[in-house]
Amino acid sequence: MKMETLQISIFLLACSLSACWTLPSIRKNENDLESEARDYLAEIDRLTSQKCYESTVAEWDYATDINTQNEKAKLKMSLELAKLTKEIWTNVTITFKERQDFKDPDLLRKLKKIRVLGSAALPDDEYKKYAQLETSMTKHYSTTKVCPFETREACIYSLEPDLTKIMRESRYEGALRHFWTQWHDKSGGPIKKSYKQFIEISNQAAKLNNFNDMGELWLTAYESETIKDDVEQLWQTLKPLYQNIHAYVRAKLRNVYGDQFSDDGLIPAHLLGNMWAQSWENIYSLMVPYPKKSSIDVTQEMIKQGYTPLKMFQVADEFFTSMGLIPMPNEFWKQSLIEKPKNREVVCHASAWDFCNGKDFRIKQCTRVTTKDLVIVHHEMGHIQYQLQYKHQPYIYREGANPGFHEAVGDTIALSVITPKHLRKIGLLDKTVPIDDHETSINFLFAMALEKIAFLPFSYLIDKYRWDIFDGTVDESQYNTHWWKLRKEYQGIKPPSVRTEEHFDAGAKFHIPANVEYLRYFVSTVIQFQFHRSLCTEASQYSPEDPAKPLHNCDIYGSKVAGAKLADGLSMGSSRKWPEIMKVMTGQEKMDASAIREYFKPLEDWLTSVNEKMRETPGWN
Ligand code: X8Z
Ligand code: ZN
Repeated sequence: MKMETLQISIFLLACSLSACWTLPSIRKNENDLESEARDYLAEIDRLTSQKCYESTVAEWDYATDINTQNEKAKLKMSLELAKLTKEIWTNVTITFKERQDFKDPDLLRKLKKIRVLGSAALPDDEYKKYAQLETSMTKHYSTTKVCPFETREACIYSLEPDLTKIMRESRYEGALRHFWTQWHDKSGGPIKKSYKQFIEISNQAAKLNNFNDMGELWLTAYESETIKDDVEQLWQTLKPLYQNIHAYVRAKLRNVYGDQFSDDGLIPAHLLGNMWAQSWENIYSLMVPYPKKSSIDVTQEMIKQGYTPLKMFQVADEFFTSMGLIPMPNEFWKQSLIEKPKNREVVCHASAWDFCNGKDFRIKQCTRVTTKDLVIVHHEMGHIQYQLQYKHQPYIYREGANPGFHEAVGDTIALSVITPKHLRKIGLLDKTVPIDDHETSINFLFAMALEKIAFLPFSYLIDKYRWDIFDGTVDESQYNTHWWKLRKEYQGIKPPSVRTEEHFDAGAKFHIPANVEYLRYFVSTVIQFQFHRSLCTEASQYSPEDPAKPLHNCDIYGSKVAGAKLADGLSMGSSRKWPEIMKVMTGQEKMDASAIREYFKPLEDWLTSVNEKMRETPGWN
């Protein structure tokens, strides 16, 4: 029987611009504060989920129809959510401050998570400024238009689809240089001042959370004291492979655009098939290792077969369900936005949305019928699959085990989808062409390396850059200089036109104005191969002892056991530290590069010998 207890009711009435809510009272039961805390957290779960739903609806409305009214509504809801979060935080930290004697590890984990408040810690006015800056920078990025090349037509070229297509398909150096420069000048430059203010307010928020700066706060999501060193270590292990592919690509590009190269060993950033030179699969056709063998660029075949964005989403959904995973719900098919609307401005950058009510999940993507977009569709659907798997968890655990896990799910699936074996299965590669020979494998691995290995230094340097800005190593006077210093050092690339501190080229990449942490993509690129190796083993599609079943050939389509293993990990959300969840999914507790190295081993050997034959020395000055 419970003892008679002293109960103090604290009613908290919190209000935002127009809405009010009553926070549940904490009954201070001195004898069983632990169970009171548990009850309280369960109560606020409903309240937060509801507010999260309302704010996500407003955000969605804005991102799919950029106009002033939607912008105002989104800001209002974002303020309300921040305010509610802060009230809860205050309530929890005051009431349970001294309760480190709590025994329940789950309760302690929840309280620990609640204590990191993030930007909501800011005073109302400052939070408003913070949210406005983020919105206005993203709006600028999403609505930037640039002028055509060598004509006097109107300046109406947008990033998606126009510039993306030009960077992907054009081989005309002058045009590439023109559009590269226009985009960087017009999207990045004008937000430089706002970005500086944004950094200042971000750091103010970090300090209110007892961190030195926002870079430090971001890293807490990885729950590891050694995360920076671990990532550096991974990069050092993978750098030789990157330098090998860099050298081969440089040699081939020199044959096409000779006069653009000097003896510094750097590659001009506009020649790599992508606005940010972040992944290079679009220039595959300029340097196919074995041109007579088949390739995985199935864009033309998709177009020929009348693929539509909807068909691409159905193909992806079919893969997930073949493994016994959760199908995309009805709301998803009804409410997602999968093509760029013609009549209004939208935030085209692809994203996957959890509306916090366990029912509504949507993707927003300006999908084009290309191989690359087929991969992105799987990437985005991986996010939704994760959200569906953990939807039963309390609000505070409805997130990835760490941010890299969330990015890795769809990519792990896509590693199977994109194998020649699977593309043939779904009728996108000719059944009569052989695919099991060494040369076809090299073609395939080379295309994959242009996507995955080329991406490694980029995905690392974006946050290295921001860590240096957040902690004050670099100030506004060096924003652009530092960006190009890192681009040279890590990627071995250089800008195609003169850059000064008038410019802000980092701002020309979505995640900078939109304030999305980027280390997640580096982590994802490494761990998705660990996931792949484990699921392939589970599906009996790979064995290290069997040369007929190499890791890069594995397709886990239809494997219910692999699906179950994946679901086991995903359904935990962030309720445990990620090493524990990784153990469930892979048997390993650490990130490690052995799976990605093993996957690319045949290519690494091939590149080493070809570079030697060409006398192309990896590296740059
Ligand atoms: O931003 C994305 C996704 C949404 S999470 C489309 N990606 C990064 C990028 O585009 O820079 C996926 C790969 C890297
Ligand atoms: Zn993503």
